[in-house]
Amino acid sequence: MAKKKITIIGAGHVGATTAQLLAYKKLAHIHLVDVVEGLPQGKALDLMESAPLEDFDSQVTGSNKYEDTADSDIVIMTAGLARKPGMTREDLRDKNASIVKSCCAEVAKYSPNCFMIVVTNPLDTMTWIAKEASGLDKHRILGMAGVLDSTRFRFFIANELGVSNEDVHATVLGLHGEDMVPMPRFSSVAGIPITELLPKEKIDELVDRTRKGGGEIVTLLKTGSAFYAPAASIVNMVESIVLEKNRIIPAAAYLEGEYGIDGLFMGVPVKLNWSGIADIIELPLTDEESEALKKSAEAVKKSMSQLKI
Ligand code: TXD
Repeated sequence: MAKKKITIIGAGHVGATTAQLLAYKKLAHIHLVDVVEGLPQGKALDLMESAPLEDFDSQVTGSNKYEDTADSDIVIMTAGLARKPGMTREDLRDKNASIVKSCCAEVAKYSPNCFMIVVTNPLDTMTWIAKEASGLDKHRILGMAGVLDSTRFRFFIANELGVSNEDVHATVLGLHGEDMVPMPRFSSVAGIPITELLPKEKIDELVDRTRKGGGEIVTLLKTGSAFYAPAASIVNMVESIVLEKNRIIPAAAYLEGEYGIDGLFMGVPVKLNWSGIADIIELPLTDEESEALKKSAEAVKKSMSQLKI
C-alpha cells in the first residue's frame, strides 16, 4: 500500500510530537507547516536524521508554504497561539479562530478531498470554524478531544484500581473543557462497569480530575499545555483511518439531530475508517446524562455566538 501524505499545520509541541509518533509508526509521509520560518524545516530535518536509528523510511518535510501541502490525505490542524498575560480566553478564542480560518481556507485549495482533524482550542468552536472555512463535508472533519479526555479517565481508573491500562475502557462525551461529560456507566474494566468496582465518591473524584485534566498539566508546566497524550490521541485517530480499523472513538463530530443536538461540533462516539466518519453511535442516556450533554452543547453554542472574527 502506497504511503499516505499527512500534513500537520503548526509545528509546535503537539504538531511536532505528532509528526514524531507518525514517523516512528511508519504510518505516512509527513509535511509540517508553520508561520515561523525555519521551525518546520528544522524539526523535519532533525526527525529525518533519526531515521537510520529508528528505522523508518517515511519522508518528513517542512515549509512555510501551502503549495507543499497539495494532495494531503489527512490534515491535522494544531496552529494557534498560547494565552499571553492580559489576554482573556475570549481574546484567545477570536485570535485562534482567525488563524484556523485562514489556514483551513489555504488547506482546502490544495487538498479539497482531505480528512481533517482539528486540535486547536477551544476545540469544538475551532472545528466548526474549520468546517466553514474549508467547505469539507461533515463526514471528513473531526475535532480531537474525546480520545484525550477518555484516555486520561482510563489512566486514572487503571491507576486507582492497580490494573493494566489495556483492560480499561472509558467514554467521555460533550465539549472539550470543564463541561465535558465523563460517562462512568459506559466505562469498564475487562467488561465490568466501574460503577460495580468503585464507590460513587471515588468515581466522582476521578471524573472531576478528568474534567480538570488539561488544567492540571498547565499548572505544572506553567509555560504551555499538554502534548504527549494529545499527540498520542491524534495518532490513535489517524491509525483508525489509515489502517481502516473501524474503531469506535469519541471525537467532536458535526451533529445534525443526534442526541437531540443540531448544528454544532461536540464529542460523541464515532466509527472511523478510510471514508471518514462512517457512523455516529447514539448511546442510550439517562435523563441526568442527557441534561449534562445539553448543558455542554449550550456552552458550545454560546462560544460560537460570541465569536468575533
Ligand atoms: O485536546 C485538545 N484538542 C488539545 C488542544 C490538547 C492539547 C493542545 N490543544 C491546543 O492545540 C492548544 O490549546 C493550542 O491551541 C493547540 C496547539 O498546542 P501546542 O502546545 O502545540 O502549541 P504551540 O507549541 O504554541 O504550537 C502552535 C504552533 C506554533 O509553532 C505557532 O508558530 C504555530 O502554531 N502557528 C501557526 N502555524 C501556521 N499558521 C499560522 N497562522 C500560525 N499561527 C501560529
